[in-house]
Amino acid sequence: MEPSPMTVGIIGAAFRGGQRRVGTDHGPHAIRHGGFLEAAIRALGHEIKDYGDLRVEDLQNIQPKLAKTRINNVHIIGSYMKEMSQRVQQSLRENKLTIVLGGDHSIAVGTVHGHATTVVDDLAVVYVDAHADINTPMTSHTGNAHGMPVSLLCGEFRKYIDFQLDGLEPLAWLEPVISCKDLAYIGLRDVEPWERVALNHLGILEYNMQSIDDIGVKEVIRQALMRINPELRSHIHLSIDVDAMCPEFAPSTGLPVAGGLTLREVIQIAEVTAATGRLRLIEIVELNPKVGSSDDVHKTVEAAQAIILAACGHYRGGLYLNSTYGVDDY
Ligand code: 6HN
Ligand code: MN
Ligand code: MN
Ligand code: MN
Repeated sequence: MEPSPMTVGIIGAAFRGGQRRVGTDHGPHAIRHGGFLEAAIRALGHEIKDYGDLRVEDLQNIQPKLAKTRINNVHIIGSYMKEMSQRVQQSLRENKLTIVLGGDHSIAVGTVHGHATTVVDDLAVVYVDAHADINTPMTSHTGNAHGMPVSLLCGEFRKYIDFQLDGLEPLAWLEPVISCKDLAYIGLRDVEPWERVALNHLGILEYNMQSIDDIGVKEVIRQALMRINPELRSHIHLSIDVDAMCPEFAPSTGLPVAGGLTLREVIQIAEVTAATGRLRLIEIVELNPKVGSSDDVHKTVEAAQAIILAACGHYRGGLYLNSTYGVDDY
């Protein structure tokens, strides 16, 4: 059984400025895996348009570093996310499905902004993560932007973010493009106290690991989509942080948390979402090929690829696409 052919855009988000470790900027290279990913997507019958990797060095007019800011590297993040948003908009215009290879999770600021800008209806965002990434610049203990994309993107938080006082001028262009009601979390199990308050107070839809254990992942994704996209009119943005998975499936990541989703559960999330016909963008973030052994990296890359292929309509009862063994070029 082959999926119906479509054009697929691929964007590499070679970025690490949203956290402190080196390596997530090598994520796109690792997941591309020397052309394997594209070959496997083509084997499904799709056509690919590759927009290359966006690297910080490619940016024009990065502003000077700010002396006082509540977001580390905000001078870089401001221009990177603006450019990422534009690349995403272009790919969404030109292709049925866009795949973004991260990069740390701060890239969601650019990808969700780009995606939401192109749609007429509300965008439905499915956020698969161990973490809620909903700190505001004011509540964050780390100053790391990968812990803040949700608050930066949701209108409900605007009154709590002071772009001038918090030294966020490079992000002044960023309009809040989604609402908390357009968002569903899957896989949460490491939520900070303040984040807990925000989730409860705003009534954000959330399927943490406990609800997944209670009702199962198939029911979770069905309910999530029904709640945020009842008539399946909206486009779906599927944001997958590899740390949503148990470290045994995705060890090469900066903040692994025990007790997560299995690879098969995330594959099912991607399959069910793709089957709606409304999935327009999938991003895989926080894969860090500099974390762990080469076996760890391999496992994590294979997991990322399997999830992407599921989003491309790969049918697990058919064609076996895994031939990554033997290519080692991280
Ligand atoms: N991620 N809550 C922590 C912080 O720094 O705000 C961790 C965020 C993790 C972000 O996994 O994408
Ligand atoms: Mn995340
Ligand atoms: Mn995470
Ligand atoms: Mn390999």
